[in-house]
Amino acid sequence: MNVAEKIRTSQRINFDEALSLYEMDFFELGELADIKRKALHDKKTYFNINRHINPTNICADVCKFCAYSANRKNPNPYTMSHEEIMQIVKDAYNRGIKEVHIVSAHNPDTGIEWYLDIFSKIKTAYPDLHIKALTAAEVDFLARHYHKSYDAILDLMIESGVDSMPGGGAEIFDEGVRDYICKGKVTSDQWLEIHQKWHERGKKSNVTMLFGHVEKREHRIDHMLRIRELQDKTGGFNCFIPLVYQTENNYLKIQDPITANEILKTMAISRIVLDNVPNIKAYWVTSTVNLALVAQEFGANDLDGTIERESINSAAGAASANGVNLQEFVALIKNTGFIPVERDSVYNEIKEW
Ligand code: V47
Repeated sequence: MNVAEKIRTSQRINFDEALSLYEMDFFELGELADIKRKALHDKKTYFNINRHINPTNICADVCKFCAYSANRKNPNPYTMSHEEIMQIVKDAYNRGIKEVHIVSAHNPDTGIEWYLDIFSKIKTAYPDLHIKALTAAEVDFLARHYHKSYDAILDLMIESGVDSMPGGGAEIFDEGVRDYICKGKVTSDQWLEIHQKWHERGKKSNVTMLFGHVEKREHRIDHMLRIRELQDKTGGFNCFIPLVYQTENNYLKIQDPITANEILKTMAISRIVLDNVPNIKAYWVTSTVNLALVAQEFGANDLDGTIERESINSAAGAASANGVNLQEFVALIKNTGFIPVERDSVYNEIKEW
């Protein structure tokens, strides 16, 4: 049986078969991914109304791809006070956001309370606001810096009001590539261990993959298969988010940016390989809104949200600094023939727009 037949008859594919999909006819691959998308979500495209906050850019780690942290290429360090963060949350809440997504750099000078107490303050003031916060890279940094176990940090997060974990910091799990692009940060095994422990607490999280830099196709497939393996054990991942590498203001010298064709193939392959992860997000911030709309035909069923403000990817060249207008966003999804469905942070449907 060839790989297309295996996919059409819902059989799981292995590493070599997944890799071979990059050589398949582009439109046949898109059709196969669309079959999987339709079976799960039909023509629905999910989004949420959220606000990203990145409270500090001072970082103890050095990732070559990062343009956000304060360094020689971005000599502009900042750390927000809790009062500033609360003002941002208040304004955004009054505009109707349902989720706040808080991730930072690894600031060694603030004290652990600065990282955690803000969640209790937000939860006390806005009990119905979903807090998605702290990547596994931040959890690992806090554990190392403040001599605590992962279990202790995760329990403190829950006590402080964190509802779910974002998927950041996964980058590429292959150890060789990881050493080259972000040596010293959370390892792949540690990243997966932290999410496993989070899932074992009955909590949900997302998982990203940073691609389009020095990694090869086989590293992407390896990354997806490590996710699939953990998801078989825990079922805790809501969503897979392939992040397209942004090329500006950082220390990775990439001459040939990845093509739209390769991005769409990777999205489609992820929809097929990750047969146990319910949602694939085309994160418009890194793919552009236009390509994210096309990705709806290549397996993606989620376009993230309105975001309002974003500092990590926009520092590296993405056009996301000021988010996207809700009415325009909804109109674009409709114009492409899909049904815009607002969801909450754990994928309960709120409203069809
Ligand atoms: O982990 C850093 C990435 C991530 C660059 O869970 C870059 O719902 C592209 O994880 N080019 C943070 N990417 C963002 C993130 C995220 C975003 C949206 C939704 C969710 C979710 C998670 O941004 C980092 C890193 O992999 N990143 N620099 C760059 N030059």
